[in-house]
Amino acid sequence: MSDQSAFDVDVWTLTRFVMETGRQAKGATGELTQLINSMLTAIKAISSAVRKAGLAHLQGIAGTVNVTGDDVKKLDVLSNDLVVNMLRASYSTCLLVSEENKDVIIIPAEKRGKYIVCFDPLDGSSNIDCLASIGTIFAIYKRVTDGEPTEEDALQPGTQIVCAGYALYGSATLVALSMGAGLNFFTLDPAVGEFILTERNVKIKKKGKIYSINEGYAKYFDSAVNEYVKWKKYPEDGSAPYGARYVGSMVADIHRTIAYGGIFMYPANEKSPKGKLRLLYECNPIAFIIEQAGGAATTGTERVLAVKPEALHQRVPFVAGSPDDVEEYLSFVKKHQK
Ligand code: AMP
Ligand code: P6P
Repeated sequence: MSDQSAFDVDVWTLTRFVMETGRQAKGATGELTQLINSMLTAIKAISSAVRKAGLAHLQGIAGTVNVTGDDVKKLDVLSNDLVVNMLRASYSTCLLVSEENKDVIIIPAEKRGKYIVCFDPLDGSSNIDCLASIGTIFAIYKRVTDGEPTEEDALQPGTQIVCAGYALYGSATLVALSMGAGLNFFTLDPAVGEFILTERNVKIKKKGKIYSINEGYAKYFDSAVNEYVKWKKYPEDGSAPYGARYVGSMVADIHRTIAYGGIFMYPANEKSPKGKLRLLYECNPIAFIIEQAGGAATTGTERVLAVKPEALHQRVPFVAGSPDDVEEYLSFVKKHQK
């Protein structure tokens, strides 16, 4: 006789969680719930495509054809189409900003809602061919204009974020989500096709033992960064050196930093004076999530969420993680400012 008690008959799915928190939100109409659940459907479809990529030759360049002669879309193009189509059909958004689209995507008037979504549909796609973990990142804002939505609706500081999340397509598919009242992790159960609540009210360690940076740019880093990294390797206060970890996929590096503690760094360097990571759909959502877990996220000169965006695809230097580690890094920046 199989042990029926082992089957949870009252499971907390992400859909249920969002509906529950939505019902508790005073005066909520359900539009945000609708938006989040539409985003989740796109993420499930991306997860399925990512897992099949090797078999379906989805890793090929755009324009190739697969065994059945269909046009094969590159995974990141396919992921972008999935997110755009699901959000457009959710009747909850009016303007979208995607890493894949140079200009804003205006939703047709008859399908508009009050939300703006900035997203990177498949971040870390350079890692697809070596099967390293990749992710989807998004941030949701309320529009600030009336009438025709404009770029101004997208250029809001991260402090205005209503909801942010990421999906990690790793050894499991996980969604990290926050609506501003803490951070929760949900893991996809492929057998059911639902994201199940696996970690509630996630908090990052005050201080970690791992630093994460692409040291291949050491030649181009400023002295504050190089001196900080050296201190992590040769500490002079009797503490143990840190471990080094770097996947090269932001969502994977950030998820490990939240799970284990420590610091993730993509600072400016001589070749990229503003760093590489994009403010609207990588740094802001991740900074929001990290702060919800009790961590910190800085450009080196200011809180990431306080930056007033000036351009859709603007880059900012980005250092985030355990609060004590970020504070220690900033002490090196300060020392070198004098
Ligand atoms: P809505 O009317 O659904 O667009 O929601 C209005 C406001 O209620 C949102 O901006 C949120 O601040 C809050 N809210 C709505 N749905 C949720 C939810 N599922 N979880 C948490 N807060 C929510
Ligand atoms: P580098 C992936 O291409 C990405 O945008 C982020 O996911 C990742 O953190 C970063 O770039 C890696 O960049 O220069 O270290 O290869």
